[in-house]
Amino acid sequence: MVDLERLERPESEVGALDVQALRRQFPILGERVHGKPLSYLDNAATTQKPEAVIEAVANFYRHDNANIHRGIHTLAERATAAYEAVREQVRRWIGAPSAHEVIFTRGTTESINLVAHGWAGRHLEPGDEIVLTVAEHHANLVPWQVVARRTGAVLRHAPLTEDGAIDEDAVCELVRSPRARLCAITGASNVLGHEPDLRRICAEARRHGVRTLVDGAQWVPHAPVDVGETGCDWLCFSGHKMLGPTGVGVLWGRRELLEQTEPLLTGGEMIRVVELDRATWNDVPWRFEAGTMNIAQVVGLGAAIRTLEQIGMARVQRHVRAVTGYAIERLRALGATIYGPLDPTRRCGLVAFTLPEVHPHDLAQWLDQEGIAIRAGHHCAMPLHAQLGLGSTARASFYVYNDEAEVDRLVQAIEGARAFFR
Ligand code: C6P
Repeated sequence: MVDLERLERPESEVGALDVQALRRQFPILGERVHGKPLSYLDNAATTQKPEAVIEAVANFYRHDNANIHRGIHTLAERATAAYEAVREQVRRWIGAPSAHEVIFTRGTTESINLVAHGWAGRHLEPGDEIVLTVAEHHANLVPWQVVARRTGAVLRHAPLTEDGAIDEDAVCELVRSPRARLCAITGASNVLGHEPDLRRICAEARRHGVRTLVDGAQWVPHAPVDVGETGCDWLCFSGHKMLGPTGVGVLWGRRELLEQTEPLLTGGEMIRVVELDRATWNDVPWRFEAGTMNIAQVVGLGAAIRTLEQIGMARVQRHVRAVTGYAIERLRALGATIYGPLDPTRRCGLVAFTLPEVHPHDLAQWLDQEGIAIRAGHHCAMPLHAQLGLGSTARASFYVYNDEAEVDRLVQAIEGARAFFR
């Protein structure tokens, strides 16, 4: 098992992370790709999993596996207790007032859809305005397009600033509109990396009676998060981008809003009483967790949160920002165009860039041959790429187990690609 206490260096270096010690806890990082050591720089797509998470999932199946909330036997009780304990863990981790406000979903996409269809689809009226930004991931665009079509609501998109950040002034201006009802905004763009000032935006929205949803897919894994301090009404995030398993995510929402929300899925376990022609719903949050959930994955998410807590989210943020800042510096020196604000303290751990000589897809393929995994494409943000006048970008994204040496390796490999494609 990981002794995470030992990952921290002595007093003189308080706050620094022993990346090499941490890396040993991620078995996949020892893999070789095309005969080269793996540098995994595609963490914004999904992160790798430490032994603690892999073991938590495997041990659940080895020792505790049963369906939850149903059985009276010992395994069923153990499985239910393990699953519900993670709900409380999530509550504490995001500073939510009650575990009843924490809903397990498949991920950010499902969490946003639950609010869009279950709440907004029932509460918005023709002419009401939904405030978004041009930088949103498709997961925070398409559900609102569908809801707008269904309700007659209107979409309003805040633009970018000159320096390629989300225009926070414009978001605040849009939420001041008398018809604005809901603002759904990313906590960190998966292309620009920009972390907009959520406190300011949520406070402004609240002053004008506008509800706020934060797409936390790229934000929650990178920052200490407290929903009370942020002031949002809903927070959505995915376990797989923060060391946890795929297939599990979270929707946090204020209790009174969840009480007004219709479930997306109906069926077993989400009901109180079922007759042949009608049914009543279970309490929040269980009314939103129909059927057999991803129980082992929820348990794995608990292990991921434990790992991040042991490292400390302030340390995660500091480390990832340092590596990201270094990457921005080195890529700029190389002549790459970087998208989003250049100041690493305004961003999460990713850098989208283009090079004059090499197409992003060619670059990603070249780097793969060198054992370096990055992502190339529109990153599920087609409207943002259209705004930038691009079809695709290359994106390197970092997490706790990456370091500056991997950035050096990336830069060196890019130099090789440029020489080849020039
Ligand atoms: N972005 C990326 O490579 P899911 O797939 O539901 O876990 O997360 C969706 C999602 C929502 N919002 C943002 C800001 C995101 O970045 C993502 C996922 C991945 O950028 C896969 S497209």
